[in-house]
Amino acid sequence: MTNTTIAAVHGRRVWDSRGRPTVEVDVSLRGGATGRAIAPAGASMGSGEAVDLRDGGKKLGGFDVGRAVASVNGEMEQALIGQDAADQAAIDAIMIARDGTANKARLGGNAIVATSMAVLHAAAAAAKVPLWMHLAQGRKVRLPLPEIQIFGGGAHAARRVDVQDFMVMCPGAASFAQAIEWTAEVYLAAGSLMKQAGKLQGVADEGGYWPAFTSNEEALDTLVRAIERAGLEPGPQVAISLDVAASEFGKNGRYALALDDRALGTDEMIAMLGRWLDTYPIVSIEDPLAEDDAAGFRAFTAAYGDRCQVIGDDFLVTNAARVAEAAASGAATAVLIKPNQAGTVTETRAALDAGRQARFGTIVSARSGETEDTTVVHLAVGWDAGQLKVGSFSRSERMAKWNECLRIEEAIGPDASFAGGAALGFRPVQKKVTNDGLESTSV
Ligand code: 2PG
Ligand code: MG
Repeated sequence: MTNTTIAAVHGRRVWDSRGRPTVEVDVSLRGGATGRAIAPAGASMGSGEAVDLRDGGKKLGGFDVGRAVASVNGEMEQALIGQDAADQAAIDAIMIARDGTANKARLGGNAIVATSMAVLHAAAAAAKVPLWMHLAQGRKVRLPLPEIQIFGGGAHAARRVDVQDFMVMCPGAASFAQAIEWTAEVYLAAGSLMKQAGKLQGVADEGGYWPAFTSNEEALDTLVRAIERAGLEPGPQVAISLDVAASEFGKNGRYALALDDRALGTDEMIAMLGRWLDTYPIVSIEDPLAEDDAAGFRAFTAAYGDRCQVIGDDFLVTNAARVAEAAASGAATAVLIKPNQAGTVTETRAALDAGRQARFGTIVSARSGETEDTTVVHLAVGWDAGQLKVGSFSRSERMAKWNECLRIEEAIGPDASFAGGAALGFRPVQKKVTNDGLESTSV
């Protein structure tokens, strides 16, 4: 028995930002330290994700988590009491083995991820340091480049526009705090442009303005104008980032664009995104093709991987093996890291390590269904991921995370380094002109 031996595990039902039930877990250790975490929930999900255990039936739309809470307070508590919280890999291995399924369906991905993260928090509390510092273990870490939504679309806005996230990133900012301030100016400016146009209709699931647009391009145009109206330079200072979330409207190489009332093939999708890259200052595109279109991912990365970061989300589902495969086949240049897609902290870390090994950009991300839980911020900083995506710039489940990151930046003090544009996962092709006037390219 040590200070970090688990003494109690307790699960309860709490509620997320969509008003749906979710699982919160408290872990207490023998030495008195405690840790708490809450499971988030996605709306646009990859088929390879760990799945949440929900009660089904009519009550609460089938979303209740009575069975998941029971698995925490029953089997998981029994299996974890007496184990060492400082050995996260062993704790996670026990839960994976107990669950016994490939997708965590039996005990529930929601129950497992909340417990895994609560154990991590308890271990940091026992070490008497903030979680990010516990994870950094003395290594120098950077504050992440934030990726912040301005308009929400896709599955987060009743499919009002096809693209799910219209976001900004501030590669020209000098610090995390400055990136946040610039984004605040852009968010305000976008709101006033929407108001002027008579299009201000509230916000979507992640706090971005409801996209009352007639085309995806109108959203992109408005975003550029918002950056300009904020007095910032589109591109060098504030760039655009998209999550197409193409699995939501694409399957078997056919992409049904709701707004344009037409279906595109993979090549046409790639050509459309290429036109957007030519027209707008876009530095990052997530899930440009559907999760079943690996060939499309390869073709897109070959064509544009030197002009923007190509992120796999539903495509890679925070899975180390998939990340390694994508790297080997040139199917992406970056990976989104979502703890509840993998299901445990250990598997999440393995996916991040696989990304790092491949020299991918790594973006720690929240989900569209969130709470006050700020674990992802600590993972992004402590693991030095370089980028962080937690939704828009309104609603407290989002602001809790940006604010936590500001606190960490302040705590690190003058030494704090900001990952900035260098964290983006693409390596522009360098054109070199040789003595005899011939051009050669290198990556
Ligand atoms: C995504 C996330 C966050 P969801 O697709 O990247 O924007 O959405 O949590 O619904 O999967
Ligand atoms: Mg996504």
